[in-house]
Amino acid sequence: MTIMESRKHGAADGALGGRLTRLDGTAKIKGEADYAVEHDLEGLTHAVMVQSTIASGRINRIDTSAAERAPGVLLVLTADNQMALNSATTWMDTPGPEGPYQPLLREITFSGQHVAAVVAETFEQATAAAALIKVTYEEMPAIFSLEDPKGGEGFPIDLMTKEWGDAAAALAAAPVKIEAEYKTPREYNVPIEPHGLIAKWDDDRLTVWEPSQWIDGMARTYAEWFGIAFENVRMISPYIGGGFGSKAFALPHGAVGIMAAKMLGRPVKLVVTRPQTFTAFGGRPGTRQTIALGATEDGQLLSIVHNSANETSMDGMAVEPLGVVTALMYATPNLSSRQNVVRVNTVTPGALRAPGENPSAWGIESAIDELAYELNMDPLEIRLKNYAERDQEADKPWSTRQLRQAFDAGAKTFGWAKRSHAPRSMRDGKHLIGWGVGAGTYPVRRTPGEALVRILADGSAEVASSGIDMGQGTYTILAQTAAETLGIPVEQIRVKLGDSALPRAPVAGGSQLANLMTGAVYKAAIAARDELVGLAINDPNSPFRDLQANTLTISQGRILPPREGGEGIAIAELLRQIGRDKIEVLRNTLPEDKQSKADHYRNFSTIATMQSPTDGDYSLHSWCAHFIEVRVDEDFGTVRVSRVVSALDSGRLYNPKLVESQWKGGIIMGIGQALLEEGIVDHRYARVINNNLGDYLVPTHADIPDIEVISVGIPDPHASVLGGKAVGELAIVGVAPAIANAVFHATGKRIRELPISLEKLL
Ligand code: MCN
Ligand code: MOS
Repeated sequence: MTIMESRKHGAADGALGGRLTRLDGTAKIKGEADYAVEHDLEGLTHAVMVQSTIASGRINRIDTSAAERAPGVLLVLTADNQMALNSATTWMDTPGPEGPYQPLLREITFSGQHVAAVVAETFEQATAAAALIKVTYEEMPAIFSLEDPKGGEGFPIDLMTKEWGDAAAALAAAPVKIEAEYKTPREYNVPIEPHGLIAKWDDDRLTVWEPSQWIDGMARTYAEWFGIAFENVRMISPYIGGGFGSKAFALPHGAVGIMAAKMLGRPVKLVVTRPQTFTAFGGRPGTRQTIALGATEDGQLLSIVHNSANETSMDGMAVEPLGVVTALMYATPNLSSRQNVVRVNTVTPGALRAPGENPSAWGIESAIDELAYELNMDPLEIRLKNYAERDQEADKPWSTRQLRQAFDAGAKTFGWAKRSHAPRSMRDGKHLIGWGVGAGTYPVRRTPGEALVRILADGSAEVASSGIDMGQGTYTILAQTAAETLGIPVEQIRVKLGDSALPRAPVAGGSQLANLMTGAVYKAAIAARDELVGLAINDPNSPFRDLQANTLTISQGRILPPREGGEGIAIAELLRQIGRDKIEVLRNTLPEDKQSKADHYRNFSTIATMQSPTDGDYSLHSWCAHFIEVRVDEDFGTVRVSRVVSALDSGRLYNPKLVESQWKGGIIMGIGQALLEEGIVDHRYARVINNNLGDYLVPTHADIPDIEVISVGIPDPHASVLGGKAVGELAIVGVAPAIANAVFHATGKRIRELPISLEKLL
């Protein structure tokens, strides 16, 4: 896929650090972008999923006869006639469960579990026939959510335990303490493009068009499920309508769609409906955390005791790391953080923008605010007083931590100094006004990833990688990196992404892709450029054959001699004169000493190959501080966010326009989480009932005020090849507690359970 050029760009815009507009933007807006399920293939059939209506039990009988007789129906799949697939390696690179993999089961462990699929000539026929399937169940009692006492305390996840000093004793002895419980409900990714795929078999070769955050990982799972070589799977995903963590892994409906295509010998399109997306994969699990803080009378932290739990499914394991921010944000001589996981009847929860960091910050950033009020201290002052100068858990220095600068810049721009401390002390007519602060952090993750750079005969260049762009800006920043490094105008760079036939890339998850792929492109481009200069100097047919090495420069697509030595020649002209049709270089993003590990996993850079942020001499993280104003209508309990100023440290920014957009997107999701988002579970049926965008509310433009974002980062050479840190998930961290803290300041009511809906304020 080639990018449509969106407009003419200034040279500075095209360089690294320039504000180049998204290269994929125009095609998306004009409807020219080819989304996965929009392909119209010869003989395409349509599949529709049927989901369980009970949350726990067994299918006694599934009557498909009426559906099979319905017009246009080609195949009805159930647990009884599905293909037996192989169990696939997990994303941590460990073997999958014993026995075959079956996407359709007779045993039911959550409401909305896939139980059947109907394939027909048209989507309408498949939908009509799906309604004719009759399932009779033997129902068992279900555990509806983390709120269900039947779920109990769950079981501990020892890997999550963090412990130093003697937190319990220090808390008991502390002169000032607070303790409270903080909760978050189930939350959902709800990308506007729902999940779906088109699968097509040609003998034992499989082509899948599917939106994906991780082409190689999903292609690998499909290869294993269907017992074919990885090379025989082609995953194509050039455009993705958002993912937010939900499109990284192969899902049961994908297995069903591919299986149906195999069994029918025809291509199959399967798209889950919006309500079905609420159980076809999991969003953020429900969480609860108890935090106790002990401090001196002048606000120095002495102890943090943190006990948390998240829900997981009956047969899957999802751990939402709730202690990650708790242990990083503030200096404390004593800390204990433990986490349990509780089994409930739900689909296995998944990843939603900043899994772990987001709810973790909700806890600690609310608790520190409570402590500030207990001490009658300014909430910003207490944060600065307990500033963590190093990573205490890893016992390593931060590579860079511009959090103090973020607090300073944010407070100054927001006007924090004008805040009056007491709750309910600021008012505008019938609106109570509240100002709150909340901080956040996100780690820098590193996984092997490759990019290919190709300088072509016409002097233009191509960048290729199976990495993806779901809107975050990969196409654009990779074009900028290649343009600047090669000395070729950005208009002459084509970036190809989202195709498993291209060099391997890791998951666009964990906010790592930008740093990894710009690193790989930079290395490949430097090497390609060196090769070009080498040829220019050494080739007997080159006009520069008599020159010394390293005296040539490349700019605007021309190779220039030293000083005022003339106009130089165009790259295309040089390649023609020396008889080369291209220069091609492949590079991996990891440093050379990590390459053997990378080679081992080259084909599938799994999450097991991801380096932790403390793997090395430093602790690598991005940081942020949000200053938020709310207006609360006293009569109705409605909360509006009226002003946001956030200052963030993501290191060096490759494209500030796109970074600002990413940060604002994260903040907007944080506002949704604080005020609107809640999967409401009907306790009787253990079912999420608000499973559409009319009932599961996400923010609209009218909910969002002007958001001001300020970059306080400095290039961080330890974090990545080009000095950037994490961007994509950072800004959603810390927003919800900043809003809850502002609501407390406005109203005097401390809301400890999200979302902050109006009934909680009345
Ligand atoms: N960037 C930059 N300079 C840096 C780092 C990043 O200019 N130093 C910019 C680039 O435009 C880059 C973007 O920020 O494309 C995000 O970079 P990064 O933080 O590395 O995140 P990833 O590319 O790995 O993207 C994944 C991340 C995650 S994990 C979620 S969840 C999320 C997010 O991105 N989902 C998104 N942002 C999203 N944005 C959109 N539009 N849609 C989603 O589904
Ligand atoms: Mo993002 S939740 O790590 O895909």
